[in-house]
Amino acid sequence: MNSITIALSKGRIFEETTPLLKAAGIVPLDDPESSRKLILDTNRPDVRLIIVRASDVPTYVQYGAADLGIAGKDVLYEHGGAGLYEPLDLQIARCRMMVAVQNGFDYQQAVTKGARLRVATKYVQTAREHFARKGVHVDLIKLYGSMELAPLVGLADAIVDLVSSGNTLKANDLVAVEEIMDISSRLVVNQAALKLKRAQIQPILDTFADAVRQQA
Ligand code: PRT
Ligand code: MG
Repeated sequence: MNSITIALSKGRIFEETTPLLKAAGIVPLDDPESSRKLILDTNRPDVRLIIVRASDVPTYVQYGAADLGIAGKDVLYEHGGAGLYEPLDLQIARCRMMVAVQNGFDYQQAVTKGARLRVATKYVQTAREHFARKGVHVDLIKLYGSMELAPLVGLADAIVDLVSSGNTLKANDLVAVEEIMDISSRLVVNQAALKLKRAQIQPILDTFADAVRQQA
């Protein structure tokens, strides 16, 4: 029998995916938070999970090292989606991609004046397209985390980051000034694997789709 490999990241995506996997009859035999294993066996001998960085999920699926993966739309947008089939919005790990500035910085005025803005972000591709669409000139500064710090120390006028509760912005004297897109996590499938292993993959897609509908 073909074996199926599913790539996902630990933390919120793993936690919110566990019930969907369970609905599909897939139960991991280890907990990635306590185990250091990167390959997790499941109750099904033909299904294993691999634990990778959230932003690496599309890469594993693109090259067929994983047949399926679960990744945020933020990550998929930056990756570009080559080689990936995206059949399902799982409606998990929801948040919003926002532009934020330090309290007191007049973003609208800067935009209206046509000022050139310095924007720090992990999401360079998404940010570039957003500001190009608005006709705002930006210098993008690539960061790998803790974007909230950038406006506070004069690295940038604005950041592009994910916001869910808003607590992180608040704690750092920042305010959201613009929404770029709603984010949720998507199931992605390697296009070749879908053809070759459809008999095993399709039932997983179907049960995930049912589980999402039931949670809605
Ligand atoms: O942590 P690591 O660098 O390994 O990767 P990652 O941050 O991409 O992974 P992880 O597990 O933190 O996030 C995985 C996915 O969860 C992301 O790709 C998003 O699609 C989704 N998600 C949902 C979020 C959030 N909500 C979220 N709030 N990802 C990150 N955040 C961060 C945000 O960047 C900010 O620093 O949480 C902070 C804001 O949260 P609030 O509640 O204070 O607003
Ligand atoms: Mg994180």
